[in-house]
Amino acid sequence: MSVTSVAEQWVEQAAGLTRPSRIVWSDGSKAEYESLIESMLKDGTLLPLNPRTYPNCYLHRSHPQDVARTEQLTFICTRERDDAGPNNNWMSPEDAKEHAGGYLRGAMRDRTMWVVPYLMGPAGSSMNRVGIMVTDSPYVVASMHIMTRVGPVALQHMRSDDDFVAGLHSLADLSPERRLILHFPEEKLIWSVGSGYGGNALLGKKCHALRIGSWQARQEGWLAEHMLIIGVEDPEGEVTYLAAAMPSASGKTNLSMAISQLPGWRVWTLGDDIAWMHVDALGQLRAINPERGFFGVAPQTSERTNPNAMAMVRSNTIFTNVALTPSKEPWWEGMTPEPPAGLVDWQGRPWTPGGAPAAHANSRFTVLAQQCPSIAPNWEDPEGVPISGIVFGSRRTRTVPLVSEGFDWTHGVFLGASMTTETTAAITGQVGVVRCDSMAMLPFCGYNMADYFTHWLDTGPRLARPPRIFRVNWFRRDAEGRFLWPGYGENVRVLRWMVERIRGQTGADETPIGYVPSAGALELDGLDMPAERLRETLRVDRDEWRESLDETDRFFAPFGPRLPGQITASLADTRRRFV
Ligand code: SAT
Ligand code: MN
Repeated sequence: MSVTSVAEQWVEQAAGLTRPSRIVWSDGSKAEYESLIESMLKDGTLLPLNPRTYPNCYLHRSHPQDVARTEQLTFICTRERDDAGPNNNWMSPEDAKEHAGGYLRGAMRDRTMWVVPYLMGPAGSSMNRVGIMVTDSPYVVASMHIMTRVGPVALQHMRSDDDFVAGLHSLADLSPERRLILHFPEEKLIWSVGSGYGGNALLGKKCHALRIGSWQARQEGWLAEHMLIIGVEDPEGEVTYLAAAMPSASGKTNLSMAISQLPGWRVWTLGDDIAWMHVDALGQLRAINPERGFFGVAPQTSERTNPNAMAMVRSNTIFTNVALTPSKEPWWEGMTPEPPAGLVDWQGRPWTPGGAPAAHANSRFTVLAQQCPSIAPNWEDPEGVPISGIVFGSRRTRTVPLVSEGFDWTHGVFLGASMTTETTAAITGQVGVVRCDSMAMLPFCGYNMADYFTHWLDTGPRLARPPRIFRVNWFRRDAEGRFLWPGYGENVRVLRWMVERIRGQTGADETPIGYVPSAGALELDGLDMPAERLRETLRVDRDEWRESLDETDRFFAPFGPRLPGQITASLADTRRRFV
C-alpha cells in the first residue's frame, strides 16, 4: 500500500496548523540519514566524535530543561475522564487541542516538516503496527531511523487506509511552560509539543508502543508492556524466553545484555524496553520487540556492568547529554573509575571534579539493536518468541527480596500490580521517592489501570500454560547501605533459578509473598556470598511488608469499585498470611 488519502489529509491538516516552509516525506534510507547528520553537524545540533575510536558517532546536547520525560505534562485525553483513570493526567480532547493548538499554531514557520512513516515490529509480522509522525526536529527523524523501521516498509504494512497512529510533534520554543504530551487513544492520535527529549518526542516509543498501544491491546486482546525480552540458554543449548518489566533507568538494558558468570549459560538479547505479546492459536504467549534500536541510559554503563553495550556504542551511535573528553570521546559517570582530565560537561562547560555530574544522570545512547553482540539471531522473527516467564522488577533499598515467584497467574498479576519502586532521573522530579509503579507501567498505561489489571487477569485463562510470574529486586541494601547482591552478570544465577522453576527442577520455600529459593537452590558457586548475607537478601520481613502493603492500599484506593475483586482479595490474603 502507498500513501493513502487519509494519511495525506492528516499531513495537510498538521501543516495547516503548524505552517512549515517545506514538507519532506522521510524514506528511511541511509542517504537520508547521512544528509540529516550532515545538516545537524553544520548547524551545531550534533558535534562529531572521534572518527577513529568512535566512527560515525555524534553528540547531541539538548536544551538544559529538556532532559527527561515530564510526567506532569503528559495527558490521556479520552472523552470520559474515568477511562484515563487516577493513574493518568486527564484533559478533555477539546480542551487539550485548544490548549496545545495555541502552542502549535505556526510553530513550524521557517522550518521543514518531516513526515515519518514508521513500522513498530518486524516486517511481515501480524503483530506489527504503523505510525505516521510529523516533526520539525531532524534529531527526532534521525533517532526514529534508529529506533523504528522508517519509510515505504511502514506504508506497505498498513492494513487499511486509516490503519496508522498519527503523531504531531513540534519543538515549538522548547519552553517547559509551553510543553504538552497528549494522547487521544480514541482517535489513534498523539500531539507532542515543546520537547525534543526521547520519551516525549520519539513518538513510536512510549507514546505509541505503550500508551496508545496498551489501549489497543486491551481492545484487541493482547498486551503492550514496558518489558525487555531475553532468551536464557542453558548448557544443553535450550533457550527459555522471559519478558521483564522494570521502571525506567532500573537495569532493563543491562539485564537484557547480561554476560553470564555461570559457565555454560548465556543470555540472548531480543529487546530492552518494550514487548508486545499476543496469545497464539495454541494458547502460547508470544512476544515481539516493536523497536529497532536501543535508547539506553549511559551513566554507570561500563566494561564491568555491561560490556555488550560498551561494544555496541563504539560506532554509529548518537549520544545525548554525555560529557566529552579532550580527544572527543564520550564519557559518563561510572564508565571508568576515574574521570579523564579536561572533560567538558553535558552542557559544554569545562568540568571540575567534585561538582555536579559531568554527564547528565539521564544521558543516553541511541543505537541499532543489530549492533549488540548478544542480539538473538531470531530477534526479528515475525512470529515472535514463546514467553515462559514474566518478571516484575523494581528498585527497592529495603523490603523486597532478591527474587520470589507468584503462587499462580492471579497472584503474579497482584505482584505486578502492587509493585513499588524508588524514582530515578528518567523522569523530571525528585529521585529516590518510593511510589507504586504497577508492572512498571504507571507512566505508560494509556487507560484506567483498574481495567488494565482486569485485562491481565483475563489473559491468564486464555493461556494453555501461563508463564510463571517472578518478582525481583537487585537493589536491596544492608544496614551500611551496601548492595546485598552483586547484580549485573551475576543476575544470571537468578535467571537460572527461574528457568529451573519453569521446568519444575528446583525447590522453593513458601513465604507470605510467594516462593523464594530454598537453601541451595540458587547456584552460588564462585560467588562470595556468606549464608548470612544470602538470608538477608531473601528475607521477607513482616513489619516492612505491612508498611509496604499499606502503601499499596493507598495506591489502590482511588480506583474504587473498578479495581478487580481478585486484586483486592490478593491484598487481603497477603495481609492475612503475615499475621
Ligand atoms: O525517555 S524514555 O521514556 O524514552 C526512556 C524511559 O524513561 O524509559
Ligand atoms: Mn523505558
